[in-house]
Amino acid sequence: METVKCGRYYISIVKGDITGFRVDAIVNAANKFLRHGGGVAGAILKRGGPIIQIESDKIIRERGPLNVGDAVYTPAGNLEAKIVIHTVGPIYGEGGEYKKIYTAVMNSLTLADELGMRSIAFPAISTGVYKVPPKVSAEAMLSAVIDYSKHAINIEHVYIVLYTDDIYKVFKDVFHGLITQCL
Ligand code: AR6
Repeated sequence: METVKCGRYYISIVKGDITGFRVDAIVNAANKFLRHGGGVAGAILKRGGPIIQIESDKIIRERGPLNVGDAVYTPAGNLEAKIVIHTVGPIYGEGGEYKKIYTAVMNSLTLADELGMRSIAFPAISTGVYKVPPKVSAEAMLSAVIDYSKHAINIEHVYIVLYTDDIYKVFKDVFHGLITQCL
């Protein structure tokens, strides 16, 4: 784990399973329909319980499918978190992947901050089923986390939780390249 003070909060790059994380808000890499099947979404649902899918279905019934970059929240069920923030990343090849991931992270941070969350954990958005190269996701995610650190009100700590060694290494390397923006 690596932790750096950046603007108004701490940023940590961590290797691990996000579903075991004790933070106020866990972010899910969702699809537009909030059908939490595989990947990190499946793991969150399995450990958090059916309430997460039930509340997600309610959101879709009320407002229809989400757009890429949107962020909404549900309770966290049995997870050790207060809420799950569901954000939709792009599918590789659809275009504008960097900007869409940047927006998804910005919207998630803004929502968490508005809800008074003090800590938040993100997985590597779009790097699994959606096949975006980890370097693109890392550059977009970490730029958004660094940019938002200048405006944060309630958030004190942002964790980026990487599941595999390869993706952990990519995120660490990209973070080292961007860290000067924190000073
Ligand atoms: N903790 C942290 N990271 C994880 C975990 C975990 N427990 N499990 C997987 N990852 P993905 P996407 C990593 O596929 O690419 C789903 O079916 C994984 O190694 O979960 O945005 C949704 O419902 C990868 O690096 O999300 C959508 O339909 C990262 O999480 C679609 O996949 C993201 O992989 C979204 O695809």
